[in-house]
Amino acid sequence: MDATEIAKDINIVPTPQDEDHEVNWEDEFQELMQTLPKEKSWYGRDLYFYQGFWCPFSVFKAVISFQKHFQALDSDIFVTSLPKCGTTWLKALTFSIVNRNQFAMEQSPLLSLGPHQLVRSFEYDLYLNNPCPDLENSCVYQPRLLSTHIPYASLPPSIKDSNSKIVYMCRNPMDTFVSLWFFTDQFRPENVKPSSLDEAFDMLCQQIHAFGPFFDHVLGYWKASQEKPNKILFLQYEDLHENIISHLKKLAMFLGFPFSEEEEKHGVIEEIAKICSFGNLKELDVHKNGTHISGIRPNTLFRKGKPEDWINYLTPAVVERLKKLIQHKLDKSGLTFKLSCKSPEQDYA
Ligand code: PAP
Repeated sequence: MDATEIAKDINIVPTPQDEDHEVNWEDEFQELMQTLPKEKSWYGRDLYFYQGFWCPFSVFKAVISFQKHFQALDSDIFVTSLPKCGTTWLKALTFSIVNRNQFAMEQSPLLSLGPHQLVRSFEYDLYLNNPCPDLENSCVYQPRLLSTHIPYASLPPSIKDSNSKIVYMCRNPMDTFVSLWFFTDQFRPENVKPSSLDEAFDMLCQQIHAFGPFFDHVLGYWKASQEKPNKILFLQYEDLHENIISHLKKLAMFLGFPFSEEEEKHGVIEEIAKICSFGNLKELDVHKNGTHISGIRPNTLFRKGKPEDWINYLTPAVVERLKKLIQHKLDKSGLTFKLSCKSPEQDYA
């Protein structure tokens, strides 16, 4: 595939004045790709091993443009995660906390636009078709809320060096992988046969999946959050399920938008929990009937929305293998995953 075809494939069309620059950039990109290890995901898409992570070909250029050109502001807030760890939920919660005084809850833009259009992704959205997007006009609400799946080590330096905040959401690998397996089927080209869960798990255990290796990603953000607790907040999907109210308070405090006593008394935290719940977001028109968000059918973002679903899909042999891998990878890190979950005190779904 030549540079023009690559550009076409990822929808980058150079403007005439940029043509020389684009040709050089295409050459550089082409050269870079040839030096990198390459694998196919279990759903038939190319992954390139770039800076220690498996970058999907579809967003590879966008990742590089983001790394090259993005300049963080001190007021920025970044929602970070591996795919299928609860990004949609965290985007909704973050937007609702930060913007709660801008509009009445029932008129929140969250209800018409959904979390992904309010907290836009660098690689799947802003930089996908444009190496230098107009961020001033793309981020309507202030402070800017933005998101990425790329690992901590590969974030642009200005994100790490500024006073911006990073919130990271992780989820136990068993539920993440089950969720990912169901989700990725929509991207499988027709000529690629569906993989079995066992085949997919084999690749996952080898840690070949988008933005993986899983444990490197999680531990990268975990360690950074231990070193810089005022900069990076590390959250776990299962903990939010068990007690959404205490985690909303923690998140609001971390972001610099703490709830006042008055707000607590008037049930503002419960209102946010409810508006951002799986049941509420799933039923929004933008998700039920919307077309595509960053190439994704919006209704596929909401499957079950529960912890511990892995029990219904994984064989004892796969569970055993993953448990050993978890034990080995998290050894001495101080991080643990919840593979089972207490029922929430109050269910806002
Ligand atoms: P993304 O990486 O494509 O943005 P992400 O939102 O991180 O996906 O993860 C999707 C998972 O979060 C789905 O899990 P499941 O397959 O096990 O069901 C989805 O159902 C779940 N999810 C989405 N919104 C919510 C929510 N408001 N509360 C709880 N879980 C949610």
